[in-house]
Formats: sequence, C-alpha cells, structure tokens
Amino acid sequence: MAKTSLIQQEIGRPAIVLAVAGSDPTAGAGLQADLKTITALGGYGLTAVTAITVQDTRQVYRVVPLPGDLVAQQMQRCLAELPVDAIKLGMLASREIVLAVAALLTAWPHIPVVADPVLAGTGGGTLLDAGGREALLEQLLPRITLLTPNLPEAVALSGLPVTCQAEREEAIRQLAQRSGQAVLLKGGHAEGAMISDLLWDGRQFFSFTHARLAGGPFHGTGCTLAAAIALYLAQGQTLTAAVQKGQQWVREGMQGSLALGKGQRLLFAAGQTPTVGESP
Ligand code: PXL
Repeated sequence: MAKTSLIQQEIGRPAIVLAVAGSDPTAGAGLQADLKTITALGGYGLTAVTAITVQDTRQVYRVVPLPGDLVAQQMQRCLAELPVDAIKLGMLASREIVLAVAALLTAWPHIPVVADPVLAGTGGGTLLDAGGREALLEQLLPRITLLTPNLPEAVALSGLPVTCQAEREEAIRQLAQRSGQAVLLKGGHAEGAMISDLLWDGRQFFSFTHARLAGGPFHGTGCTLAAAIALYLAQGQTLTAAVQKGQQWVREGMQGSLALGKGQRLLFAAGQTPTVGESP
C-alpha cells in the first residue's frame, strides 16, 4: 500500500489527478495505465476519455477520436467540481481535441500539467494526426508544466536531431522555449546498455542514467511514467523528486512485467507479482 502522502496528511484527502487519455483495452497503456498508477500510488484518479483504440499487445488496429467538445466537457465537469491537484495529458488523437484541451486549460492556469506527447503507439499506429502536432506545439505547449517526449517524439516536435548529448540539450531548449517550463527527454529509444534521461527544469539540466532492463518491448512505459510524475507533483513533491520517483515506479513495473499476450510485455507493479507458479 502506498504511504500517506504530504497532501493527504495536510488536507485529509488523497491527491487528485485528472488523466486525459485514450482507452487501451489491454490496460497496459492509456487511460487504464494512468488510473492504475494513480490508484496504486495512493492518489485518486479522474478520467476524461479522448479516443477509443482497438489494440492487443502486438499492434493498434483502430483509433476513433471523440469530438473535441466532448473531451473538454468531461474535463470541465471534473475541474469545476473537484479539487484537481494535477492534470496528466496522454494521447490527444486529433487537432480538434488538442485545441479544445488547450482552450479549456487557459481557465485553469494554476494546476500543474504533465503532458506525454503521444504520437505513435509502441506497437505502431498514429495516435496524433499531423494537424494535431502543430496545434500541440502552438496552442498547448505554452500551458504545459512538464513535457515528456521520447527521442522520436522530440525529433518530430523539434525538427532537430537527438543523436548526442549536445543535440538533445538543444532539442530540449527548443521545446522548453515553447512550453516555457520543463522537459524530460526519455532516452530509452537509443541503443546501448545504459539509458540516459535528460531533465530541463526550467533552469538547469539533470541527467538520470539507468541500466536498460532486458526482456522488452514493454507496453505503456511512457503513459505510466507521466501519470506517476503527475501524481507525485499532485502530492506536493518537487519536480526532480517526482521524476525520480516516477522512474522508480516504471522500473518496478517493468521488473514485474508479464508476457500475458504474444507481443509487448505488460507492466505489473512489483510486490503484486502472482505468487502461485512462475510468472509467464
Ligand atoms: O503508449 C502510448 C499510448 C498512449 N495512449 C494509448 C495507447 C498508447 C499506445 O498504444 O494505446 C491509448
């Protein structure tokens, strides 16, 4: 069970995170991963669905975005009634949804927003159209507290290469200029036994290096990380602590992950690994 958080001790309720994301029927990524993470870490998760995906652990077969105003309405009702401490944005699917979310967020300027700029699934499939990318850069980024691109997403969004540390810092600076705030560039897509994630907190760079875990590919690591960081920020942690603790949570999920299907492994929280028989 998660320890009682600072906010829970101070105001007598769990931290509340509003997750805005697509539905993934395997529950390894998307809204389901967000909700599982927020709950497991002692928070209360609210959800606004952006799209329905059809997928298994091997690939994405279909994506149906919901109307932008429907997404914004779901968020609006939650934000107007409940004391939301942080917002996590995942797959936004279409330009229309990006614009609706960006417009809505201007009415809630003080809530931290962690955005995972989901462009494609681990198993392929376009999860944000080209018009959506442009809207994300121009309309949504200025309202983001922390953007968490992986290397391909950083290239697609910044238009810059990210093969070495200096290039990565430059791409982060470019994106940070637009968001005005923090960027966590996840290095897992590069080759090598060590993975280096680079955080720009708005003032300086922090490098987090960890050994690559064998046994991938893993499904939903990006969603899980962003949801965990949002939850830790909601609980009152500093940005660097939230990132470090979020990385630890994803690592535990990867270490306990299960090959339940025929494709990517599904994260499973350590400590909950089945005790009967061997995990598959
Ligand atoms: O991991 C990116 C992602 C985000 N959101 C949804 C997804 C995926 C990947 O498949 O399905 C709904």
